[in-house]
Amino acid sequence: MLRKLLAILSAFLCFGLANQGHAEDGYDLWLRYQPLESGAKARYQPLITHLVAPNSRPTIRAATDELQRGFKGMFGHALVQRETVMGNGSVLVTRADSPNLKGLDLPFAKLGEEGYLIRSATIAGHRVTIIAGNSDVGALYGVFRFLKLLQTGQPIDNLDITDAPKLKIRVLNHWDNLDRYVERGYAGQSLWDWQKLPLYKDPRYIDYARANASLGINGTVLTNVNAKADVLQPEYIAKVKALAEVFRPYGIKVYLTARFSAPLDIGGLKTADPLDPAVRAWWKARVDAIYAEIPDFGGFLVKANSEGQPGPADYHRTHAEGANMLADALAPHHGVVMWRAFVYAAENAEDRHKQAYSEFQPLDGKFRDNVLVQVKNGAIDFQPREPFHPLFGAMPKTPLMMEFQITKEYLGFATHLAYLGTMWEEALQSDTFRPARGSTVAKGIETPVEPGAATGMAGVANIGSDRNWSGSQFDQANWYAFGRFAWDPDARAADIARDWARLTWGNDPATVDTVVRMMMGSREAVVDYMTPLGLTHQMATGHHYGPGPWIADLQRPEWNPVYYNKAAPDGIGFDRTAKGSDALSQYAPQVAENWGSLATVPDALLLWFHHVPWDYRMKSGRTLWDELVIHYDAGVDHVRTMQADWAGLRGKVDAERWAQVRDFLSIQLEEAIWWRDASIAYFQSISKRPLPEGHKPPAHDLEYYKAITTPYAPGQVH
Ligand code: BDP
Repeated sequence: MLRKLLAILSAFLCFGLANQGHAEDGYDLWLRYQPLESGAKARYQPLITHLVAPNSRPTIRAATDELQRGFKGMFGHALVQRETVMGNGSVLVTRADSPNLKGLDLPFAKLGEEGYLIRSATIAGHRVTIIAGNSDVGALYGVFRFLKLLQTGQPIDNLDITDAPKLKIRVLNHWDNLDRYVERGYAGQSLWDWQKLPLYKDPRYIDYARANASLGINGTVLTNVNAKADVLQPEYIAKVKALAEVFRPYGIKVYLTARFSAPLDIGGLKTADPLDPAVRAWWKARVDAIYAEIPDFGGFLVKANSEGQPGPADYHRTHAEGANMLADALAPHHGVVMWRAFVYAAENAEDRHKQAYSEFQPLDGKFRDNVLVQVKNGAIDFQPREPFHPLFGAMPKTPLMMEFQITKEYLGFATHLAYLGTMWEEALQSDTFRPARGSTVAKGIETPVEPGAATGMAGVANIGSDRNWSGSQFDQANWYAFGRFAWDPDARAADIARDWARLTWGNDPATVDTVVRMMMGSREAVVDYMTPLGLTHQMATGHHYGPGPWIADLQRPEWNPVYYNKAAPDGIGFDRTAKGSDALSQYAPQVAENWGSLATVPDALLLWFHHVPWDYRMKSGRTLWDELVIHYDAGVDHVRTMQADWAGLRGKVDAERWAQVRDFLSIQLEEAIWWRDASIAYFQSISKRPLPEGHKPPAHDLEYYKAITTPYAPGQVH
């Protein structure tokens, strides 16, 4: 009897608890549309009484569906919808050419193709809110902005907002294989369920499109840069077409990776030489066939002659000759080629930092108009910190697009909390001192080579089949931030973090401040416990999980961490001055001078450009060795601070997401300590210096850390 009573009581308690606050698992991302508090509702309601929109157009329908979803969530009910203005509180979602807007002098001229305005206005004596663009997609973007105003409690009675993207191509790169394995993916399988397409379209594809459209992302490359030609076969194009149809109303184009050897792999040709007429004809026919199915197909992303991928160099042709061949096939359909500059060659003894520049810079001006050269933010490989890539600013006649890595291959996978907004702002605001198209990296990519020329930004996606999309709650912020920077490369990481925090965790000011504080320091913490003071690529082999600063046995020199740290009895760091590899000469003279001198190089890049003695006096007055140890510890300490911050939010945010973040921070702390201890153990075996006072020795000896292997770490190249 007592047992029965207890069971009933505990069932009641569980039920009660589950209903305390909304159970959330992160699926809704930043589009949660939680019920508004009654004060906000009362303020907003008279200004939002019904909806006016031409719903027969698919993109406008997507926009009004979203508004209705938002209203239902925030106000508890949907709005009545009409085609003409009904009275005060009409919300118009429309295009510049709408008869409803006749006679209003609205600034459509400055909105471009995809921009929008949100304006409080009077039409036929009624107070209304206009959300409109020159295209339907502009209106859709405006709707997401309007919903954000409501979600974050902004006033909406006197709106006069205009906004337009600064880049044309804002695209995710999915490194997704056709078997649904995601290279460098830490969030489950690929979203693309190729086997069930085209007949079954997972409803999740729509939510993916909504999330992207809410940020203005207007393209998605569905397949891995380490490409398979099969995706170009008709049976796959039918599947790609199905995805394109889902995404189209949301303004999202699909792109594919093109394997350069496709004419050999699936075309039955004997060569893939880009100057061979049969090869050119094969690509042209293949491209025509794709456009016959998908008239707004975006084009190709290509990784060529890099890490084993085939390319034009196999036929002694240049990257420009390879890219132009594909560009010629795509041009009649207005498609583009995004040709990656991430190249380095096994046989090439040149500092890896220099190789992409050496190969691409001389090709400036040799690419067709519909080719963009896609350049990673740094010259090595998405490291926790890199100086900006020397190609930025150095190819004034070529559209260069930025490639960021959203998935955290080198920053602790999905389990470490690391907000990448600060890293991207740092890269984008770097001054190249090459003013041809604006001096900062951001201005360089924003400014078209000539009016109307292509511009763009790509982000290697962190999205997978996990319920929370990104593998962790906080990694959603990196998807969000990428979209915001692609829209405006001059945006600020702190503003973006604040917006994301409010949308994702609610508007309570103390909660928002805490979340933003955690985010803003988080990337620097990873730099500190993994690769402080300009060290780079100290990750273990292949999967890049955990520390491996001692690794020296890989076939190619530049795959070994020792190649990058150059730790030796005389000191540590990679000399890239004129006395060393002279990579600095690839930058503008002011940059080379600044980073080339020990007096002016920032501590954060010291060991990237200089080899310095262990006892070198830092600006702090401490020795380099002491400073290094202090940085490792600062990184670990920051994780502890984040844990304390997060503990303070218990009960202030929903329990399920809170608990997951708490547990992931525990993983992060354990791994940060592993990184710190293993790195110090190794470098101390060379520096032979004692640890500075108050800093604990590693928990184990070096052999212990060397013996750790993690062969099943996720995300490896398959
Ligand atoms: C490296 C990754 C590898 C990618 C490569 C690339 O380890 O998986 O294929 O970049 O960008 O960071 O092509």
